[in-house]
Amino acid sequence: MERTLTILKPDSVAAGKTGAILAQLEKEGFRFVGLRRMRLSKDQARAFYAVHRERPFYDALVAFMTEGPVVVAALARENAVAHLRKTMGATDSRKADPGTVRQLHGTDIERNAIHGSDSAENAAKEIAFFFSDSELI
Ligand code: FUP
Repeated sequence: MERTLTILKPDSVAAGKTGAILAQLEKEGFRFVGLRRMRLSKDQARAFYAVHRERPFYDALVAFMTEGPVVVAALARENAVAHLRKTMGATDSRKADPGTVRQLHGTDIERNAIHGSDSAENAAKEIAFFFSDSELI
């Protein structure tokens, strides 16, 4: 079983889509090994997206990710990283395939409903960013 990290972003949580998205993930075979609802601080959002700090969209992204509560989850499944990326759809919700979380619940390239780790290496780092070992069960 591989693990990955997802964040249901402030747009989808505010729209009342938490249950629908978590249900879609379970239907896709993901199991929740860690799950928390929280509001990111600016420092947490900046640190989580530090790889993008030189990009023009960084400040807007940090503002968006801190505008309301998120749901963070560590997920387990075979091939979890790649399968979550497929289940999410393309970064730009307007270009995401029908039935993907981003097509169903996102708006555009910024307000795109959900985050998913892009590699197993980053998944391990991102899970450790939010969860201690004792919270992963
Ligand atoms: P993804 O891995 O699909 O989430 O996409 P990226 O790592 O390329 O981007 C991370 C986040 O930055 C996206 F989810 C949304 C945001 N972003 C923008 O707001 N504008 C852009 O032009 C690109 C990304």
